[in-house]
Amino acid sequence: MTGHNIWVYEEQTENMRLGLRVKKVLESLESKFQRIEVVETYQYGKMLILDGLYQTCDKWEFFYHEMLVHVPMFAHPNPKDVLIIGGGDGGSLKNVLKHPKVHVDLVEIDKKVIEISKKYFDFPQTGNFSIFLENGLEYLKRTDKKYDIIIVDGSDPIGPAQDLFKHEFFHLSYEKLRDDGMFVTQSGSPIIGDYHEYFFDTFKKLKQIFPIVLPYFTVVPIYPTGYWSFIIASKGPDPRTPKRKALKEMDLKYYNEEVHRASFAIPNFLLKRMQGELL
Ligand code: SPD
Repeated sequence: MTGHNIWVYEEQTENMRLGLRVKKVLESLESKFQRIEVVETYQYGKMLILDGLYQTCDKWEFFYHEMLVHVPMFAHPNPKDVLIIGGGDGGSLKNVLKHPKVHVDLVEIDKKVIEISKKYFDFPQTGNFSIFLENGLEYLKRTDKKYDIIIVDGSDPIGPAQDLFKHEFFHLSYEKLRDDGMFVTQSGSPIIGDYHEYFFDTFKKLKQIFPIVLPYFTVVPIYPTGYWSFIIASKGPDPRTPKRKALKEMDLKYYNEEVHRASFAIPNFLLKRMQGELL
Protein backbone atom coordinates (compact mmCIF):
# COMPACT_ATOMS: atom_id res chain seq x y z
CA MET A 1 0.00 0.00 0.00
CA THR A 2 1.55 3.33 -1.00
CA GLY A 3 0.72 6.77 0.40
CA HIS A 4 -1.42 7.38 -2.67
CA ASN A 5 -3.44 4.23 -2.30
CA ILE A 6 -4.74 4.48 1.23
CA TRP A 7 -8.51 4.44 1.36
CA VAL A 8 -10.92 4.92 4.21
CA TYR A 9 -14.32 3.21 4.16
CA GLU A 10 -17.54 3.55 6.07
CA GLU A 11 -19.46 0.29 6.06
CA GLN A 12 -22.92 1.79 5.68
CA THR A 13 -24.84 -1.47 5.40
CA GLU A 14 -23.57 -5.00 4.95
CA ASN A 15 -23.95 -4.45 1.21
CA MET A 16 -22.74 -0.90 0.83
CA ARG A 17 -19.72 1.19 1.75
CA LEU A 18 -18.44 4.65 0.93
CA GLY A 19 -14.71 4.90 0.25
CA LEU A 20 -12.53 7.98 0.03
CA ARG A 21 -8.89 8.12 -1.00
CA VAL A 22 -6.69 9.43 1.81
CA LYS A 23 -3.92 11.99 1.39
CA LYS A 24 -2.77 11.80 5.00
CA VAL A 25 -3.76 10.16 8.28
CA LEU A 26 -3.70 12.98 10.85
CA GLU A 27 -4.93 11.17 13.98
CA SER A 28 -5.82 7.63 14.86
CA LEU A 29 -6.45 6.77 18.50
CA GLU A 30 -8.72 5.05 20.96
CA SER A 31 -10.33 7.36 23.55
CA LYS A 32 -12.13 6.16 26.68
CA PHE A 33 -15.35 6.07 24.64
CA GLN A 34 -14.57 5.37 21.00
CA ARG A 35 -12.10 5.09 18.14
CA ILE A 36 -11.26 8.56 16.78
CA GLU A 37 -9.68 9.18 13.38
CA VAL A 38 -8.95 12.32 11.41
CA VAL A 39 -7.90 11.87 7.80
CA GLU A 40 -7.22 14.27 5.01
CA THR A 41 -9.10 13.03 1.93
CA TYR A 42 -8.58 14.05 -1.68
CA GLN A 43 -12.28 14.51 -2.36
CA TYR A 44 -13.77 16.07 0.76
CA GLY A 45 -10.88 17.58 2.76
CA LYS A 46 -10.30 16.78 6.44
CA MET A 47 -12.73 14.32 7.92
CA LEU A 48 -13.58 13.21 11.47
CA ILE A 49 -14.48 9.54 11.90
CA LEU A 50 -15.85 8.05 15.14
CA ASP A 51 -16.03 4.27 15.51
CA GLY A 52 -15.77 3.97 11.74
CA LEU A 53 -18.66 6.38 11.06
CA TYR A 54 -18.05 9.55 9.08
CA GLN A 55 -19.06 12.54 11.21
CA THR A 56 -17.98 15.73 9.53
CA CYS A 57 -15.70 17.00 6.81
CA ASP A 58 -14.31 20.41 5.93
CA LYS A 59 -15.99 20.57 2.60
CA TRP A 60 -19.60 19.69 3.34
CA GLU A 61 -20.06 20.27 7.07
CA PHE A 62 -22.30 23.28 6.38
CA PHE A 63 -25.01 21.16 4.69
CA TYR A 64 -25.56 19.42 8.00
CA HIS A 65 -24.68 21.97 10.70
CA GLU A 66 -26.49 24.93 9.15
CA MET A 67 -29.69 22.93 8.79
CA LEU A 68 -29.49 21.32 12.23
CA VAL A 69 -28.92 24.70 13.89
CA HIS A 70 -30.56 27.50 11.91
CA VAL A 71 -33.94 25.86 11.34
CA PRO A 72 -34.75 25.83 15.09
CA MET A 73 -32.86 29.08 15.76
CA PHE A 74 -34.85 31.02 13.15
CA ALA A 75 -38.14 29.24 13.91
CA HIS A 76 -37.94 30.28 17.57
CA PRO A 77 -39.14 33.85 18.27
CA ASN A 78 -36.25 34.81 20.54
CA PRO A 79 -33.66 32.16 21.46
CA LYS A 80 -31.35 33.12 24.32
CA ASP A 81 -30.31 29.91 26.05
CA VAL A 82 -29.27 27.03 23.83
CA LEU A 83 -28.12 23.57 24.84
CA ILE A 84 -26.09 21.44 22.41
CA ILE A 85 -25.73 17.78 23.32
CA GLY A 86 -22.87 16.08 21.46
CA GLY A 87 -21.39 18.27 18.75
CA GLY A 88 -17.82 17.92 20.02
CA ASP A 89 -16.46 18.89 16.61
CA GLY A 90 -17.75 22.45 17.16
CA GLY A 91 -19.73 22.79 13.89
CA SER A 92 -23.07 23.31 15.63
CA LEU A 93 -21.57 25.59 18.26
CA LYS A 94 -19.98 27.77 15.56
CA ASN A 95 -23.40 28.20 13.94
CA VAL A 96 -25.40 28.91 17.10
CA LEU A 97 -22.87 31.60 18.04
CA LYS A 98 -23.70 33.43 14.80
CA HIS A 99 -26.96 34.47 16.49
CA PRO A 100 -26.81 37.59 18.67
CA LYS A 101 -27.22 37.52 22.46
CA VAL A 102 -27.16 33.76 22.81
CA HIS A 103 -25.50 31.70 25.53
CA VAL A 104 -24.67 28.08 24.71
CA ASP A 105 -24.01 25.11 26.98
CA LEU A 106 -22.27 22.31 25.09
CA VAL A 107 -22.41 18.85 26.67
CA GLU A 108 -19.98 16.40 25.08
CA ILE A 109 -19.06 13.06 26.57
CA ASP A 110 -15.62 12.75 24.97
CA LYS A 111 -12.96 15.35 25.83
CA LYS A 112 -10.67 13.92 23.14
CA VAL A 113 -13.15 14.80 20.36
CA ILE A 114 -13.08 18.43 21.48
CA GLU A 115 -9.27 18.52 21.75
CA ILE A 116 -8.85 17.04 18.30
CA SER A 117 -11.50 19.30 16.77
CA LYS A 118 -9.79 22.39 18.19
CA LYS A 119 -6.67 21.26 16.36
CA TYR A 120 -8.14 20.24 13.00
CA PHE A 121 -11.62 21.74 12.66
CA ASP A 122 -13.41 25.01 13.23
CA PHE A 123 -14.16 24.60 16.94
CA PRO A 124 -14.72 28.16 18.30
CA GLN A 125 -11.83 29.25 20.51
CA THR A 126 -13.81 31.94 22.33
CA GLY A 127 -17.43 33.07 22.68
CA ASN A 128 -20.40 33.02 25.00
CA PHE A 129 -20.39 29.29 25.74
CA SER A 130 -19.62 26.76 28.49
CA ILE A 131 -18.48 23.17 27.99
CA PHE A 132 -19.60 20.26 30.17
CA LEU A 133 -17.75 16.98 29.71
CA GLU A 134 -20.42 14.42 30.49
CA ASN A 135 -23.16 12.14 29.19
CA GLY A 136 -26.09 14.16 27.81
CA LEU A 137 -28.73 12.09 29.59
CA GLU A 138 -26.97 12.50 32.95
CA TYR A 139 -26.63 16.24 32.35
CA LEU A 140 -30.38 16.59 31.73
CA LYS A 141 -31.13 14.61 34.89
CA ARG A 142 -29.04 16.89 37.09
CA THR A 143 -29.46 20.38 35.59
CA ASP A 144 -31.97 22.94 36.90
CA LYS A 145 -31.53 25.17 33.89
CA LYS A 146 -34.23 25.87 31.31
CA TYR A 147 -33.46 26.32 27.63
CA ASP A 148 -35.12 27.86 24.58
CA ILE A 149 -33.59 25.34 22.21
CA ILE A 150 -32.01 21.91 22.69
CA ILE A 151 -29.93 20.66 19.75
CA VAL A 152 -28.84 17.04 19.71
CA ASP A 153 -25.81 16.60 17.49
CA GLY A 154 -24.89 13.00 18.15
CA SER A 155 -23.69 10.08 16.11
CA ASP A 156 -25.88 7.13 15.14
CA PRO A 157 -27.72 5.32 17.98
CA ILE A 158 -24.92 2.88 18.68
CA GLY A 159 -22.00 3.39 21.10
CA PRO A 160 -21.86 6.58 23.17
CA ALA A 161 -24.82 8.20 21.34
CA GLN A 162 -27.31 5.45 22.27
CA ASP A 163 -28.75 7.34 25.25
CA LEU A 164 -29.65 10.28 23.02
CA PHE A 165 -32.43 8.28 21.34
CA LYS A 166 -34.16 7.01 24.48
CA HIS A 167 -37.68 7.95 25.52
CA GLU A 168 -36.34 9.14 28.89
CA PHE A 169 -33.91 11.49 27.14
CA PHE A 170 -36.68 13.01 25.00
CA HIS A 171 -38.92 13.37 28.04
CA LEU A 172 -36.23 15.14 30.08
CA SER A 173 -35.53 17.44 27.12
CA TYR A 174 -39.21 18.43 27.11
CA GLU A 175 -39.00 19.24 30.82
CA LYS A 176 -35.87 21.37 30.44
CA LEU A 177 -37.39 23.53 27.69
CA ARG A 178 -39.22 26.80 28.34
CA ASP A 179 -42.90 27.05 27.29
CA ASP A 180 -42.07 28.08 23.71
CA GLY A 181 -39.00 25.82 23.50
CA MET A 182 -37.90 23.58 20.66
CA PHE A 183 -35.92 20.35 20.45
CA VAL A 184 -34.11 19.08 17.37
CA THR A 185 -32.10 15.96 16.65
CA GLN A 186 -30.41 14.39 13.67
CA SER A 187 -32.43 11.31 12.78
CA GLY A 188 -30.61 9.39 10.10
CA SER A 189 -31.42 8.56 6.51
CA PRO A 190 -35.09 7.72 6.02
CA ILE A 191 -34.18 5.46 3.10
CA ILE A 192 -32.20 2.41 4.13
CA GLY A 193 -32.00 -0.36 6.69
CA ASP A 194 -31.48 0.47 10.35
CA TYR A 195 -31.33 4.16 9.57
CA HIS A 196 -34.83 4.06 8.22
CA GLU A 197 -36.00 2.48 11.48
CA TYR A 198 -34.32 5.01 13.75
CA PHE A 199 -35.95 7.82 11.80
CA PHE A 200 -39.45 6.40 12.41
CA ASP A 201 -38.66 5.34 15.95
CA THR A 202 -37.42 8.83 16.91
CA PHE A 203 -40.46 10.43 15.29
CA LYS A 204 -42.87 8.15 17.19
CA LYS A 205 -41.18 8.63 20.56
CA LEU A 206 -41.19 12.43 20.23
CA LYS A 207 -44.85 12.40 19.14
CA GLN A 208 -45.76 10.87 22.50
CA ILE A 209 -44.25 13.88 24.29
CA PHE A 210 -44.43 17.08 22.20
CA PRO A 211 -47.55 18.65 20.61
CA ILE A 212 -45.73 19.48 17.34
CA VAL A 213 -43.26 17.05 15.77
CA LEU A 214 -42.03 17.33 12.17
CA PRO A 215 -39.25 15.90 10.05
CA TYR A 216 -37.18 17.99 7.70
CA PHE A 217 -34.45 17.07 5.29
CA THR A 218 -31.10 18.00 3.84
CA VAL A 219 -28.29 16.50 1.83
CA VAL A 220 -25.06 15.29 3.46
CA PRO A 221 -22.78 13.73 0.84
CA ILE A 222 -20.71 11.71 3.35
CA TYR A 223 -23.66 10.12 5.20
CA PRO A 224 -25.39 6.91 4.08
CA THR A 225 -27.49 7.60 0.94
CA GLY A 226 -26.67 11.33 1.20
CA TYR A 227 -30.33 12.04 2.05
CA TRP A 228 -30.45 13.00 5.73
CA SER A 229 -33.22 13.83 8.18
CA PHE A 230 -33.76 15.87 11.30
CA ILE A 231 -36.75 15.78 13.60
CA ILE A 232 -37.86 18.96 15.29
CA ALA A 233 -40.28 19.00 18.22
CA SER A 234 -41.88 22.20 19.44
CA LYS A 235 -43.85 23.19 22.52
CA GLY A 236 -45.56 26.00 20.59
CA PRO A 237 -43.99 27.92 17.68
CA ASP A 238 -44.48 26.44 14.20
CA PRO A 239 -41.01 25.18 13.16
CA ARG A 240 -41.84 25.56 9.44
CA THR A 241 -41.96 29.36 9.64
CA PRO A 242 -38.78 31.38 10.02
CA LYS A 243 -39.43 34.29 12.42
CA ARG A 244 -36.42 36.37 11.31
CA LYS A 245 -34.16 36.70 8.28
CA ALA A 246 -30.55 35.56 8.31
CA LEU A 247 -28.04 38.40 8.58
CA LYS A 248 -25.49 38.85 5.81
CA GLU A 249 -22.61 38.73 8.27
CA MET A 250 -23.65 35.21 9.32
CA ASP A 251 -22.12 34.12 6.00
CA LEU A 252 -24.41 31.10 5.58
CA LYS A 253 -23.61 28.75 2.71
CA TYR A 254 -26.70 26.54 2.68
CA TYR A 255 -29.48 27.92 4.85
CA ASN A 256 -31.87 30.64 3.71
CA GLU A 257 -35.55 31.32 4.27
CA GLU A 258 -36.70 29.38 1.17
CA VAL A 259 -34.53 26.39 2.03
CA HIS A 260 -35.97 26.47 5.55
CA ARG A 261 -39.56 26.24 4.31
CA ALA A 262 -38.78 23.75 1.54
CA SER A 263 -36.89 21.38 3.84
CA PHE A 264 -40.22 20.44 5.47
CA ALA A 265 -41.60 19.01 2.23
CA ILE A 266 -42.15 15.26 2.67
CA PRO A 267 -41.90 12.91 -0.31
CA ASN A 268 -44.80 10.53 -0.94
CA PHE A 269 -43.02 7.32 0.07
CA LEU A 270 -42.51 8.76 3.56
CA LEU A 271 -45.89 10.46 3.77
CA LYS A 272 -47.52 7.10 3.18
CA ARG A 273 -45.87 5.57 6.23
CA MET A 274 -46.39 8.67 8.39
CA GLN A 275 -49.99 9.26 7.42
CA GLY A 276 -52.19 10.29 10.30
CA GLU A 277 -49.19 11.06 12.47
CA LEU A 278 -48.28 14.42 10.96
CA LEU A 279 -49.74 17.82 11.85
N1 SPD B 1 -23.81 8.53 10.29
C1 SPD B 1 -23.23 9.53 11.14
C2 SPD B 1 -24.19 10.59 11.52
C3 SPD B 1 -23.52 11.62 12.34
C4 SPD B 1 -24.37 12.75 12.70
N2 SPD B 1 -23.72 13.69 13.56
C5 SPD B 1 -22.49 14.18 13.15
C6 SPD B 1 -21.89 15.16 14.08
C7 SPD B 1 -21.37 16.33 13.39
N3 SPD B 1 -21.29 17.47 14.22
